[in-house]
Order: sequence, then C-alpha cells, then structure tokens
Amino acid sequence: MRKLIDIVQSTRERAIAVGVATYHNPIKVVKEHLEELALLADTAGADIIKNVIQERDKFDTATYVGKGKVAEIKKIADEENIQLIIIDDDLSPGQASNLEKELEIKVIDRSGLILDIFAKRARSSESRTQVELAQLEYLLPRLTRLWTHLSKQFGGIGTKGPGETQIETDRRLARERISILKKKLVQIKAQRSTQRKRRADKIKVALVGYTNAGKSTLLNALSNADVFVENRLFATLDTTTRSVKLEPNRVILLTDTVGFIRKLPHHLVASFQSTLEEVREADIVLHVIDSANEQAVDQITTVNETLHDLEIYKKPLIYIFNKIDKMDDRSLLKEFQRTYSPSISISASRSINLNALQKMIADSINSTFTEVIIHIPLNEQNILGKIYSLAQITNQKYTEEKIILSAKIANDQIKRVRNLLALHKNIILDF
Ligand SMILES: Nc1nc2c(ncn2[C@@H]2O[C@H](COP(=O)(O)OP(=O)(O)OP(=O)(O)O)[C@@H](O)[C@H]2O)c(=O)[nH]1
Ligand SMILES: [Mg+2]
Repeated sequence: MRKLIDIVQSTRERAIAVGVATYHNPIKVVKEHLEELALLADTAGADIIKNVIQERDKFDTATYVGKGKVAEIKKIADEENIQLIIIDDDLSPGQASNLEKELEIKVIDRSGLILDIFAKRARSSESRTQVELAQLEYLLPRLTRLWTHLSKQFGGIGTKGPGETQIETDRRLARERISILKKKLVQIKAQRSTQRKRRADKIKVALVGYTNAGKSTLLNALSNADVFVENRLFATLDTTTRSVKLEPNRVILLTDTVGFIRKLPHHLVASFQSTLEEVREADIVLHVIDSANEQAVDQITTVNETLHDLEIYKKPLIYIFNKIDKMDDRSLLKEFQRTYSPSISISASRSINLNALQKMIADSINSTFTEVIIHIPLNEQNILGKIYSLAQITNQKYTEEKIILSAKIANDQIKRVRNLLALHKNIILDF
C-alpha cells in the first residue's frame, strides 16, 4: 500500500504557484499569467494547489517575494503537503538558491518549467539536442556549490536533467557537453538545408502560433498528416512538412512546428534555431490563433513579437482565427478582422471554412510570386548569376543548345528581371 501511494505521489506533484504584482504588472494580469502557469504545470505533471500573489514595488532581489511572504509560503507548503514551488518569473541563480534554502523544497522558475516540459516532450534527435543545449545553458550559471547535481535542478517535475546519463555537475563537463551539442546542431542545420534545397521547387508555407492554437490540427485537416494533437501546451516540438493541394495545379509544402508562449526562455529560442529556420525559409506564414481563448489578443502580440525577434517580419502573413466553433461571443470576430488583416475565421477540428482558407493561401501566393520559365542560350549563360540574385530558381535543365530555368519571382522584382533580360534578345521569358 505504502509503495502504491509513493508511486501515485511521484507521478504528480503538489505545487504552489507564486507571482508578484507590481505597478507595471497589475494583479489582474498576474492572475491570468498564473492560470497559464497552471496549464504549464499540468503539462509538466504538477497540480497547483494554491496561488500566492504578493503586491510590491518591485521583486525582492534576494528572495523574489519579501521575507514575510516566504514564511507564509513555507507554512502553506507544510500544511498542504507541497513538493514544489513554481515562480511565474525568471529567478536569478541567487534568488533560486536562497528560496530553496529557506523553503526547504524544490523551487522552479518559469523558464525552468518550460525547459522541463520541452525535455519531457522532445522526441527526435534534433529536438532532444536543442533542449539539452538550452537546459545546460540555463543551468551553467546556476552550478554553484549548492547545486551539486544537475539532476537536482531538473528534479523540477520528475525529470532527471539533461539526458538520461548521469551528468556530473562540474562546469567543465557542462561546457564540454555544450560544445559537443553545438557541433551536432551545426550538422543538423546543414542536413536541413540540404533537405530544403531538395524541396526548393514548391512554395513553402509555415504554420506559426501560440501553443495549443490548433496548428497541428490544421495541418492534419489540410493534408493526410497524422501529427500528434493534444489539449496541452507544447504537444509539438518537431517540424512536420506535408504537401497540400490548394487548387488543381497548385501544391504547396505546409510545415507545422513548435508553438510560442509568453516569456519563452531565450535559451530555447537560441537553441531551436534549426527548427525555426523552417519558418524563416517559408514564402508565406500562417498565424493560427485560438479565438476562443480569453487571452487571444495578448497571444497574438506575443507571437508577433517572437516573429519580430526571429527577424521574420517581411513575409506575407495571414491571420487564421481558429476554433470559431468554441467561441461564446462571435461578435468578437468582427473586431479581430478589423484589427488583423488579411485574416480568415475557421474551425480546423470541424473543417469549417477550410476551402476558403485554401483559396486565400493560393491568392496570396499568386499575388506574391509569379512563376516563370526562362530559356537561356548556352553562349549567354554568364547571366545566370544575376538571375539567381533576382529570382528563386526551382529547376534547371540543360539541352544541347540552351538552359531552361524554372523560377519563382517575387512580384516586386519582376520589373528588374524584365529590364535585365531586355538587354539579351535571345533569352526568352515565359509566364
Ligand atoms: N473546439 C475546437 N478545438 C480545436 C480546434 N482546433 C484545434 N482544437 C483543439 O485544440 C487543442 C490543441 O490543438 P493542437 O493542434 O495540438 O494545437 P497546436 O497549435 O499544434 O499546439 P502545440 O503543438 O502544443 O503548440 C486540441 O485539443 C485540439 O483538438 C477547433 O477548431 N475547434
Ligand atoms: Mg502542435
């Protein structure tokens, strides 16, 4: 019996969520953030038993909340049999160890929690490598004499730290491992770029959005993919690309990838570069939104800011208001459509308005690119470099007397291509 209780207890942990409300971060906002923290905790395998919010001018530099609040949290933790304290902000390494010393239980901050979820959910060698790198980078400044085992920090919610191996806590070892992982990621990046070159002949469209918005559901609905879908945060960490037929003669490649979240740890963003490269390389971006979520507008802002940080802001983007079947107040949609354009409302799970969405993507491609065939006599092939700099070449064929290029040209470049080719009478441009 005792053993059974131990097992049950070790699978889910009882936790207290702690936030600080300041002038810039009022209590209403902190409450909403704690709701999201509870979802994150749930995904990681912990139940929030109680929320504790302190209103202060600013965070306490030593212990995040004030001394009195620390005592109050300790009292609740003892009474409620709590195993874990989750802080809604990022703690400095000093704050984390001070709090843990005073509370005598595990303390994990928001970044630590998200990293913990990523570590649990990473499946492919690529995402595992990226997560392990992010964890080690996060951990490195926290490796002091107090942190004698890596696993202690990532004892967070059940995990054993980066990788299953018994990783020593020694900084030197961590640094060595970091450099190995970075090299591995360089290789992965090279492989990906080769794969991408092979797929260069199709228009690439990427799904982005807040976690749980319905990106994978939409990919599944538009293609015959079978991507894992779940009503939890960060169901997807890897990229999946599938062909989607928009119109009889128009097939695109649609890519689903990792979702974003408020305060995404910067170590994660940095180490997920090879995954996010798929978005950077896309011709068109689809921003999927959970319209039924009360935080929809904040979530849109977070995603747009993250895209901006990733320097993805010059691409054509369509806002897709998903989950309209779940909305209580459909009048909100009108407001969304006024603010965010171009946009469309759909339900990915109920297949509502998907034909209209496909048409919209096709129209966006047609208004963004023109596909052309260029015939170049072999004795004029020194022009190739210039054409490559103006157009995206999707295919190149040689015959005995000429080179036949298939190319995608951004519409704002067409005039320049025409001007260039006008100087070469024997080169033929076919639309
Ligand atoms: N009611 C309703 N639920 C939906 C719709 N689309 C997706 N869902 C549900 O929303 C949840 C999240 O869907 P996913 O497709 O996993 O979301 P995601 O954006 O891929 O999420 P992450 O991979 O975690 O970033 C699942 O429970 C889906 O069944 C929709 O149109 N209507
Ligand atoms: Mg997903």
